[in-house]
Amino acid sequence: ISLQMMKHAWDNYKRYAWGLNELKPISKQGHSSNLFGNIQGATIVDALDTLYIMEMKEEFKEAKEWVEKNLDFNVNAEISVFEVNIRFVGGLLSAYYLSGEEVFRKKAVELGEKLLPAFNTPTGIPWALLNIKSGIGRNWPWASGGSSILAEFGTLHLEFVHLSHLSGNPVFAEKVMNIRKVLNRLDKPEGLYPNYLNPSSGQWGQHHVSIGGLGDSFYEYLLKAWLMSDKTDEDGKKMYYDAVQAIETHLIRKSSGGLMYIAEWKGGLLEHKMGHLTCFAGGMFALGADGAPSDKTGHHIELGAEIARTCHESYDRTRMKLGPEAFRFDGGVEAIATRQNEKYYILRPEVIETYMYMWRLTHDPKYREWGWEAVEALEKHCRVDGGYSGIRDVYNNRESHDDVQQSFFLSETLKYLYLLFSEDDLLPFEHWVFNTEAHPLPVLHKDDGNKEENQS
Ligand code: DMJ
Repeated sequence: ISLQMMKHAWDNYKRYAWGLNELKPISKQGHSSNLFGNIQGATIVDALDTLYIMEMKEEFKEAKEWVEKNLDFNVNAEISVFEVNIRFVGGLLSAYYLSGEEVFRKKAVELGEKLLPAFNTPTGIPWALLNIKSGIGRNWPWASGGSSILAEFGTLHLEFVHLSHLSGNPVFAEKVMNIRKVLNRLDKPEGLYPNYLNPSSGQWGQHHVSIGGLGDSFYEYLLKAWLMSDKTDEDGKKMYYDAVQAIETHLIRKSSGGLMYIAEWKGGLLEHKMGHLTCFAGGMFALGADGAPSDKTGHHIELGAEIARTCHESYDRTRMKLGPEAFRFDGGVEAIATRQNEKYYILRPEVIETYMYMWRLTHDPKYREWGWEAVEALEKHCRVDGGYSGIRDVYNNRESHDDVQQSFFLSETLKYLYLLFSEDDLLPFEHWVFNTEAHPLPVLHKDDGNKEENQS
């Protein structure tokens, strides 16, 4: 089914928005998000590896031809360093490793070079936004005290290590290793990492801590950096397990109805809210179980299972059986959105992602059942004539569509569904780690002397 879903999403993108970043499936035209400046073709680059894995050969070929002829980084554009890295660099790297086609390697390295001026700050903590023509960077105007964002500068590591590996140029890996160093020098409140860090002073901004938006994939990349290094990156490993310890002590709570959740922390006070984005953590805890001290392995799997259950409840307690953007555990509710502006679902992958990890790591059939429920809900409420659309209120009887087919629906949501219903030997975890946009990157095995050997 996910293959047919991919075909519907892709065909409509192709028909109505070819070469543009995303599709508006209701108005049947292109959608441009300022996250990518005027770099074009986000959906194409994000979808390449999914097309490849699903063996949609014709579609992969036309996508590759578009990349060859049209993907152009010589544009005057202010882009989000994080978004361009996870979707474009990540998408190109995976396409290269899966297909071996040189064009993807070349474009990935070319784009990586364009991102380097973002690191020209006093500390080397990169800017959030960068003009890739002028090389001038800045931060989001809304970020506390001119800070860079943890989940943004902390989600470059995997891609940049691969850029050095594939280009022979150590500069990419040096930049992300320096981020680690800066973080390790800083005092952390209660062992937690605030979401805001000022790239000039090297000091934390507001003490907000989140495993959802603004924090999330920083933690994911610590664990995956260690896994991708064939378990040699001891620093990444230590930072990950120390962080999980602090998260358990200070953020993880159980509701009176028995649901485990991960709260947000604001200067020592808890906000009993969990984002859809936070639901990825179930999969992360389970993936990290193996590397935890042996008496804790079962415990980390259990954390993953509990978070998966809570996130499933957040879906099950809506009318449409699709989860809201954020749900709360206060004011007498559990796993339910209470504010109107938190009731939307924009085709996000995190819950299905966690089902996929839990399925692979436990083979408990309930994860496939829950995945199937999500498929049915997507088909019923999000599928429209012109593709797939997000929903404004998942508690309503009638769909109000937001008219955006997010590129991560093709790169992540549909890929994770496909993997959930595939055998474990498709992209096995011993050999691949998924970047935060679900782009698979190979584990760099200790005996990989050079890139030729790695390919073979
Ligand atoms: C994606 O771009 C990535 O999964 C990112 O880590 C978080 N946001 C979206 C999906 O929700």
